[in-house]
Amino acid sequence: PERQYLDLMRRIREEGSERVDRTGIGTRSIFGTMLRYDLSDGMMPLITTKRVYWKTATREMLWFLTGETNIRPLVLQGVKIWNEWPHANYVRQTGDAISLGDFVQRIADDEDFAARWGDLGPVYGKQWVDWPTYRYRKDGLYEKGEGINQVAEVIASLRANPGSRRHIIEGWNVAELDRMALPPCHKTYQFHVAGNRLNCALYQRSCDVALGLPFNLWGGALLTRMIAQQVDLEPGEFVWMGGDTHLYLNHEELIAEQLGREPQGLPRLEIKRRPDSIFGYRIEDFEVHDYQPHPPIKAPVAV
Ligand code: THF
Repeated sequence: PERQYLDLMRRIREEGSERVDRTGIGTRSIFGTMLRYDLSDGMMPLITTKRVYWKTATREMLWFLTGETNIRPLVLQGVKIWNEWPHANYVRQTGDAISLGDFVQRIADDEDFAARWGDLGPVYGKQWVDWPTYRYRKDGLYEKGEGINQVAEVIASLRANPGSRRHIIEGWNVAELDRMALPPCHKTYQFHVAGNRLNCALYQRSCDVALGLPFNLWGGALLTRMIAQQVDLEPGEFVWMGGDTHLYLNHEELIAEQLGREPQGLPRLEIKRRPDSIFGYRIEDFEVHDYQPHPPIKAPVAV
C-alpha cells in the first residue's frame, strides 16, 4: 500500500510542473490525484519509509473534535505542528521579532497572551462541531442561530439512514475563509456505508506530499475508524483525493532519501476502548502495532 505514496512522490518529482506558490518557496505540482487504502484488520495508511509521529497526528485529530481553534492545548501537549502560523501572524502584526521558541513558550505560560495570539480563527474544529447558522427575522435582518455539529449529525445520519449519499463533514465555510489563518486543506470528508463497512473519501484541495500528507492520511483513516466504531460498522476503504498535489522545492533532500528506502511491514491500529461518543476518545485509547519505521527525516514547513 505504501507504494502508492512513494509512486505519487516520484511522479510529482518527474512530471510535476514548477509553480511559484503563496509561500514563495516554490513547488512541483500535479493536479487531481487519488490514493486508496484498505482499512480492514486494523490496517492504516501509516508511512514506514520515515518515522511519522502518529501520536501527534492523533492529538491533532482529537483537538479538531473538541472544536478548539487555539493552539494552546496542542502546545501544552508538546504538539508543534500549528505553531508557525500564529507566530508569523504575531510578528507581522506587532513588528516584535520574537523567536518561534520564545513565542511558543509564552503561549504555554500566559493564558491571556494565548487567547489573544494563539487562535487560528474559525478553522477545522469550529466548522466541524459548531458551523455557524443565521436566523432570518421578520424585519429582514438576521441573528445568530445555534451552531451545527456536523460530526454528531453524520454519526446520527449513518445510524438512521446508512444508504444516504449526504454523510458529509465540510470545512470550507466560504463566508468565514477570510478570518482563518489558513483555509482548510483537507476540506471535505464523505462517508459511505457498503454492507457492514464504512468507507470514507477525503478531498484535499492542496497537499504538501512530503510533510503534510502522512499526517493527513493518518488523520482521515483515524477519523474513519473512530466513526466506524461509534456506529458499529467495520472500517472499509479510505479514498484520498488531492487537488493541487505538490512537493516543495526545499524538500528535495527528504524526498531523495525517502525514495531510496524500502517500506517496512503493515502497521496496525488498535482502539482499546469504545467511548460513549465520538467526542470521548483520549490519546491512551490508541495503540499501534508492527510499526518499525525508518528513521525520521527533518524538513522545514512552508508557512
Ligand atoms: N502547510 C504546509 N506547507 N504543509 C503542511 O503539511 C501543512 N499542514 C497543516 C497546515 N498547513 C500546512 C499543518 N500540519 C508538520 C506536520 C503537519 C503539519 C505541519 C507540520 C511537520 O513539521 N511534521 C514533521 C515534524 C513533526 C513533529 O515535530 O512532531 C514531520 O517530520 O512529520 C498539513 O495539514
